[in-house]
Amino acid sequence: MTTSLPLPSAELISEKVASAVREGLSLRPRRLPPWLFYDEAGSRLFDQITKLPEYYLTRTERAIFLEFPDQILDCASEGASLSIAELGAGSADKTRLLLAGVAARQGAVVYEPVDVSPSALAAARQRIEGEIPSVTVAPRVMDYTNGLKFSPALCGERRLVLYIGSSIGNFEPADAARLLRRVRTALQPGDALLLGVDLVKDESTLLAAYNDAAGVTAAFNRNLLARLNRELAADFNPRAFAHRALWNAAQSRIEMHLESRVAQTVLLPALDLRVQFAPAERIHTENSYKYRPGQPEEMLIDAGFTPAATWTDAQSWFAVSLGRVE
Ligand code: AVI
Repeated sequence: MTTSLPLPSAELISEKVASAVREGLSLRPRRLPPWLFYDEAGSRLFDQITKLPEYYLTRTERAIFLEFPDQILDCASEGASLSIAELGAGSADKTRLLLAGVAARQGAVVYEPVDVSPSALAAARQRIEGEIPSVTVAPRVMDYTNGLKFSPALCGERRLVLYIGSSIGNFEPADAARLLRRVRTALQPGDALLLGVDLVKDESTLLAAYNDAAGVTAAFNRNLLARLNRELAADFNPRAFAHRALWNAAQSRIEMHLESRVAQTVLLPALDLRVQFAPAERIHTENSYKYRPGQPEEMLIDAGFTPAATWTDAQSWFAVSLGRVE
């Protein structure tokens, strides 16, 4: 295949990105994995999404942490001292609320954010240590979807792992179950997992959260194509793809797609791939599962945890469940 675009040099092409894109775009229907959203621009757009009026998830979970900090920490610690680990460094905005609570109780606390991105971890460390000096941040660069190992806990200290923000909802049910079991295996008796999940609610609220009026979610979805242009010298015209978010009631998930507005051919010379899109043909880019009440506890039990408590907001839109290792 010939191209006039300069190809990224072989060492700049991530094999993980290349194989995911090669595989996903060769499938019918075509798909791309949601982790591809999170390059630098995508992470910035996601941060903007969390502040949108329609995107109730972040503020609802934060409201739960604001309302029940003592109950959550009492339940996790049962009087012992705690260290906190978090899967995905995120913006650590909600985590700060819990860290401040633990620091106030114990005087000092170790916080281990786990993430694949060293830059996200460095940012989390700077932010947290700057704001709460009694927190020691011990970042761990790790792809927690492939394996998980924590440093040995101090004698008498319990570890509380946070997996919040509805991140679990972006995994297929079998993968989510596998991930939770992996977390369980990395923990000791007395440790606990705090799982934040989005609950099923009326369809219009769900759809609005992924179809915001300002078009930030559309930009987030299309940014994936800009990433492929940059990293794989692809020639996607992101504007030639429409953002689609729909509610799949049978699967209890919001789906995001990029829908080709016209018949078009896209070249990905770094993969020696040429993809033809029919008008209205879609690339499925994300599933965001929504759970019914009781389901987070079932997921915890299935992974080997003992559910200890669940906290929700006044509208029951979001749930935070604590599972303990007995
Ligand atoms: C990161 N994750 C929980 C978000 C979600 O709601 O599924 C990602 C997202 N996709 C579109 N908007 C936000």
